Amino acid sequence: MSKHLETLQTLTEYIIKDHPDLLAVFAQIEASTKIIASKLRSAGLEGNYGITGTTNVYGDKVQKLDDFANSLIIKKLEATGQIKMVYSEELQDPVELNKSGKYIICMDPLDGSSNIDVNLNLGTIFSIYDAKDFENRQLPNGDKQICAGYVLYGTSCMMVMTFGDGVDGFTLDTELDSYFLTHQNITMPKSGKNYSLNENAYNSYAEPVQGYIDFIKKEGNRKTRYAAAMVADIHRFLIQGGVFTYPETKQKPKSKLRLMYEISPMSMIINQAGGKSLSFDGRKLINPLNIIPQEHDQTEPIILGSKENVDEIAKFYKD
Ligand code: P6P
Repeated sequence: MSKHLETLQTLTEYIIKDHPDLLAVFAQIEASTKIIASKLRSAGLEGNYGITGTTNVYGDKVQKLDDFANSLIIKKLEATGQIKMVYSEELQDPVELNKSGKYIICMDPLDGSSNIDVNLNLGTIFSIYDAKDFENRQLPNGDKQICAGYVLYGTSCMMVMTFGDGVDGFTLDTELDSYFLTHQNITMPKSGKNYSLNENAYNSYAEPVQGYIDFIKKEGNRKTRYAAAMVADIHRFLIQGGVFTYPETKQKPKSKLRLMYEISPMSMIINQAGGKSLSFDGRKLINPLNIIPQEHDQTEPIILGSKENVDEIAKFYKD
């Protein structure tokens, strides 16, 4: 191996060391994401561009690989025998896999799938919960996550995760077909000049967001970075600093992004890296990890990123 990989910890060694009971689950998440990464690389060659012609519960057009990724991950997780249920952004209702399963997985199997046909970044987002936290039909808030992670299908395939004790990142070596620990204890810069926000919706935003947009335009030294895949946008800010927000609008006060499939896992990761995450309940800013979901597919406004940038936006809600 010419890349000193023998000195790097593999994902398997990392899980064995501190989370051995999740070894089978992570082996299957790893296997799923390697296959998805391969399918994405060959989408143009295998006729996997385009949509299925159906829409999901949110009205998003379902891409062919959305269905593929969803079914693949569920099948792989079922093989562990450890997963009681899977909640997926692509499914109207959760799917039960094993009545005696110890864990429950919430996932966005392929986030940003509108980027497939234009060869841009996508992600897979997942949360692992203790099945006990889903008893009595009550859904748990994000603070109950045992683990939150994402895979970024970018120029390289990276898996980033937290178990509540810092954030670590693994890079896939496609020759050796293994993830290696390349980013230990990722710490988010306290601030950054980049921001992700769909400014075109300016007239639909309420005053706080309009006030923020006016402010940064007047200041004039920020850079818009919008990948149409939150995993890509947020990974950029995790490394370089900055802020991502998908706010409420006058027409959609609950905004678009899904609490259990996108906001809670990404918030846990960002908070663990020293960043900050806020949502808005219509009256005040709140910690999204405290929101007890009433529906598994509920959406919430979100601001998350470097602490100083998030606080800067929060000021406009207070004023
Ligand atoms: P819009 C992708 O569909 C997603 O859920 C997020 O990953 C992304 O940040 C957002 O929606 C993009 O939404 O409305 O700009 O297409």
